Amino acid sequence: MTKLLQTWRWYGPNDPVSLQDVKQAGATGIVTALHHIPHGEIWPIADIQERKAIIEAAGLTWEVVESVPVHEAIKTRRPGADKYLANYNVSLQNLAECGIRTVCYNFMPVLDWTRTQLDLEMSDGSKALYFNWTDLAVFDLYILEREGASADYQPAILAKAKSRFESMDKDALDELRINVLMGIPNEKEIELEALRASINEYKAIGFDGLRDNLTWFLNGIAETCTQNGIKMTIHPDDPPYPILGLPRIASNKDDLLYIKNSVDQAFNGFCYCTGSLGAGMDNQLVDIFEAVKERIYFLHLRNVTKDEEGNFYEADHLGGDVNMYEVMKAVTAENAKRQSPMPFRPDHGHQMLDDLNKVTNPGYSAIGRLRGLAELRGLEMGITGQ
Ligand code: DNO
Repeated sequence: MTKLLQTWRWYGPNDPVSLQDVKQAGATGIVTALHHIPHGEIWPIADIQERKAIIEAAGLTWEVVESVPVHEAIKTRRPGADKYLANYNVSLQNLAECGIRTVCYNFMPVLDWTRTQLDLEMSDGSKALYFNWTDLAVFDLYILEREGASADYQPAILAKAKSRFESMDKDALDELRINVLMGIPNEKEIELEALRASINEYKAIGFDGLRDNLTWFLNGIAETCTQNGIKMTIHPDDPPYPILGLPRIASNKDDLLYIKNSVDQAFNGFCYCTGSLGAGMDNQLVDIFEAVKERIYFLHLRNVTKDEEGNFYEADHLGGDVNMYEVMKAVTAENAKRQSPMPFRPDHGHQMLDDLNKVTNPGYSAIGRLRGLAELRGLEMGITGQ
């Protein structure tokens, strides 16, 4: 039986976690992206080769691209989108030419993953990423001042948001703003004004319109992917709910099935992220895996603990609400049927031990992920005996 492929997200030469650290953690595959290339521009072969050479010189392999970002023009299908679609095709072709054929992307409007706090202290002193609806409402109502925002929250949350806002000073409000707008390390933070404009643009597009735009995008890359053996993996929405009035279309089993059926070809696959999907109150993780498993080409394994309001913090990989044992059983059974092993990475980790004294990328410090990877590979071995 083949083992899962152990990978690690590396942000490139500026990542405070080195490739040697990755080797010591025991991963063999690298997940990375060319973060220096602005969204929408072509990834030149020379840049891809250069990054690949750095990874290989360290004795590792570049297994997955996370992500080739989908430009907002494509997500909104505004005039000019065709050019970005053409560029995307060239980037994919260039990657395939360099032998890299698994690509992660998301179709979340404007913001990628969203948290309201990046350093929630756990009882053991480590720090975790946190999402809290009251804080999001404070951001939405009092910082972004989005029109009609109050209609999107429960009365209890609105009341709490009002009193929390009144207790916050300028620094606390600044920190909340920065956290919500942060998205991906190394990439530019979006401005409030731009966010307001985007929210209006997406209001006109809506849920169905965004679905149509994804279908248009997938059809537009289908030929390139099929001819070059590229597997696309859409990352689920994180959190898996509409936020700030923006539509979300990859949040639950129905969404994933819709995406699969909309362009029912092998290239059109999923990144199964247990943390993102696990934050959904009604999401049954094993059930979702079973529903689309033939199309899952990449795994993000991490855990979350939710409360009754739907707030959640990122838990230890084997702790939290996601039953990682059941997930791993399903994953290893599927992996046993594969020609080539499924890549997984320990997604996010607590900032802990020595990393507490360092500047790290939120969620991507070394030691917390090393712990996660060790636990997950042990779990796999416990299940499969290998
Ligand atoms: C967060 C990540 C996401 C993911 C993108 C994929 O840690 O899981 O940023 O990389 O959504 O496009």
